[in-house]
Formats: sequence, structure tokens, C-alpha cells
Amino acid sequence: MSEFDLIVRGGTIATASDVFLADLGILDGRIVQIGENLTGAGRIIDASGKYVLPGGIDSHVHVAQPSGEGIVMADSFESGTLSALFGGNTTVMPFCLQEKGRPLREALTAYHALAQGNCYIDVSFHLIVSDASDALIGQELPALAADGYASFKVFMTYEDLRLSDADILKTLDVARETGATVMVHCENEDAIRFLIGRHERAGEVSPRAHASTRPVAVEREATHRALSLAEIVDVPIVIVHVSNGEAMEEIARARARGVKVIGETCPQYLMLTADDLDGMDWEGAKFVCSPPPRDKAAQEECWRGIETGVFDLFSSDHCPFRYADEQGKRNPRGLKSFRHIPNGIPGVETRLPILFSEGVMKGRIDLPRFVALAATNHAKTYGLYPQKGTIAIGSDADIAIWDPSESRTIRHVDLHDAADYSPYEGIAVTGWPTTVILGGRIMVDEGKLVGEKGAGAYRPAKPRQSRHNTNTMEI
Ligand code: DUC
Ligand code: ZN
Ligand code: ZN
Repeated sequence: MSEFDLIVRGGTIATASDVFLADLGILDGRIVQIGENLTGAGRIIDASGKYVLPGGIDSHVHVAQPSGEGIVMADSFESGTLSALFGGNTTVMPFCLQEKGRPLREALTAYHALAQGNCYIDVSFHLIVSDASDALIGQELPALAADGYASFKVFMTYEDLRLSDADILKTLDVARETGATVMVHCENEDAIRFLIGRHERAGEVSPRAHASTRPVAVEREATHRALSLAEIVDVPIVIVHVSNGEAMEEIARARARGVKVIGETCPQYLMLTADDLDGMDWEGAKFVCSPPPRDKAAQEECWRGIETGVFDLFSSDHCPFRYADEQGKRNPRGLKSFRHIPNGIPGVETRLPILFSEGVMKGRIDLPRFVALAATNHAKTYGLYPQKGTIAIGSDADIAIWDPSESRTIRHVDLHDAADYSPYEGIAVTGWPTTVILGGRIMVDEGKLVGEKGAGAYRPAKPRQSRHNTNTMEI
């Protein structure tokens, strides 16, 4: 009998702290040996000349999420996880949305049913709190955090989702008690409403107005408020999808005061600008997401945040709606006013190739920083580490083998999501994850799908209190 099921031989391995040449020995889904000249396996992958990295963890994706009347999210668990897999990921963390007035458990039951048997990679769930009722705060959230749902997202925008400051404080407080992590979408809804009214009265209803009605001040103010609320409750907080330098300054200032804050940014804030929303024939709708893309200066600021550590997480915020679709970006109401265009863009497959090409290949970040932003910090922040997010003895054998010499031009026809466009169409990248291994099973082999739907499983997350060998804030 072979000592290993699989050996990955001769690759350059990178973790969030080290880069070294070694072989990996994999048995029963886990990494059991890291050494030289390993032999004795059913299958050996020659990784010489390649980078052997932890499988990506995208901790901010939306799939199969209810999105309002007449609107349908493009990706199911099947297409969303397949697309993520081809982009070098082995875990994604989608959001389960509480229906107002209903228990979260009910939404979770439905969400699990959608995921069950349909995933190509592992999944772990965040919970969106839309109704901070006494029952939810007092009983449900504490029980759910203990059951493996250890992160809650709250919104400061969207009429039907926003929480009042009082309800955000309650949610932060239950997170403090339970060791859950709260993610906040920071935009001031009242200010947005005011600006929407002004734009619509002036007849400015095209997609470009989406950006003008959500200016930097809207995000900066809400970021400051969210950080202050976390400071008052004395609990760590994640500020998601940060788009600009002024919001980054709020994060840095809060950190200097001792607030425990994790910052996240996304590819759209590095690669797109508000000018993309100007497209002819409503094409700007393809780039409608919140916060909106800003300008070139903000892109540079976000890169600085990636380089200097303001940001710990780089996520896609994959939130796919088809463009040429009455249930998507070109829905009848959305064609009359930008405010009915569903918010969100696809990007789960292109997140890591963009960061690798623009970050590592252009010398902005080194390989360990790439690994931290791509995988390790996500696992640490959301309670999946060290089972996920690193290459170590005992960790799940979730591995992406990158060919740093593979050059591609991003084309939606080559991607695997169920949207009908990519906001990154035509961008040239160097480096691509050509082989992806999930729990020791080869899923993508030299660019070809060889694994099966259903290989991915639900993975519960640990709240902070029960993590014994990692401190989230040491990222
Ligand atoms: N916030 C997200 O996190 N994703 C898509 C839409 C939004 O507003
Ligand atoms: Zn959001
Ligand atoms: Zn999102």
C-alpha cells in the first residue's frame, strides 16, 4: 500500500510567512508530510516551476441570494462554486439572508438545501441580519454562533436591509458575547436617499448616477460611525468592500485608538472607475455595485492599503446579475432609473488572477502577502484556520497550483459563472491556477475539470472564543 494518496512534487510552496521548495504528501484529504524526495503515492503531480499555494478562500460572495421582486441572482451554488474553483479557490463564504420578521434558521434550512450536493468546493456561511428582533438577538444569534455560523453581516444602507444604530449596537453586543464577527456595509442610507431624490428630479437616471449618489463622503461617514459603534461596544469589526482612501484613513485612525478592525477591499476598487458606469446603451449597469468604483487616485490608495496592511482581506464581493436579462441589470424598472439596477458584479473566478498579476507579477506584493490576502487571513478572521487557509501538517489538502508563466486575457466565454459578462473583459493577466485540489481530490487538472459536483461540503466556523491557536487580531 502507498504511504500517500497523492504527492505534489517539486513545487515552490508559499504560506503567509514562508516560501520554500518541497514536496507535499497527502493522505485521507489532509497534508501529512512536507519534505524532500517523497515517494509512494497513487498519484504524483509534478509541480516543478509552479507555485503551490493554499487554495483560495473568498470570504465575500453572494450566490442564490433573494434579491428583490423580479430580480434573480445569476449563480446557484453549482455555478458559483464551479467558477470559484476555476479561479483557484477551495472555499467560499456566501451570505444567508434573514427574511424580515422570520427566523434565520428558516433561511438557513433553505440555503443548506440549495447547497447540499451541489458544491464543487467547500462552503461556510455568513448570516445577514435584517431584523434585529429580541428573539434573534437574545436567542437565535447566540445559538447559531455556537453552531458554526460565526459571522453576521449588517447593512447601513438599503431601505429594506439597513439597521438603525441601536440595532447595530445590539448585534455588535451579541457578537462580543458569543465571539462572532460582525461585517458592516458602510454607506449612509439617508444621504443616499437625499441624493437620489435630487438626481431623479433633475432627470439624471442613467447608471452613472449610481456613483454620484453614493460619493466617498457617504462611505466615509458610515465607516466612521461603524467603527465608533464597535469601539463603544468594545468588539472586533470587519469593514467590508472599502473603496477609497478616506474610508481607509478612518480604519487607520480607529486602529491607532485601539479598535480591532479588519479591512477588506475588492478587485473592482483596483481595476474599475466610476467612468465605467458611463457606458453607452445602459452598459454602465454592468458596473453598478456598492460602494461604487471611484477614480484612479482611489485605486492607488487601495493598492497602498493592500501593500501596507490597512487591508487584511481581498475578496471578490461576487454578486452576479445577468446584464441582458429582464431579471437582471436590464430589468424594466432599472431601465427607467439607476436606483432599480441590482447592485453587484461577478468576479469570483477573476479575483485571484487579478491580484496575482497586478500584485505579485508587478512587484507590489510578495508571494506570502498574496497568500495572506487570498486565503490565510480569511480563514483566521472567520474561524476556519488552521484547517483551512494554509499549508501545514494536518491542514486540509486544499491546494492551488499556479503557473506563473501562463498569460491570459480575461474573456467571459472562458469563465464558469452563470452571468453573461465580466466587468474585467479584455484585461490581460499573467499567472493562473491551473490545477486545484480540494481535500486531497484533484478537481481541476491542468485546466480541465476532473472533479465532481458534490465534492464540496459545508464547513462550520469557530467563534473567536473557541479558537485555541489563532488570534484574529494578529493577522
Ligand atoms: N453589498 C455587498 O456586499 N454585495 C453586493 C451588494 C452590496 O451592497
Ligand atoms: Zn455590502
Ligand atoms: Zn457583498
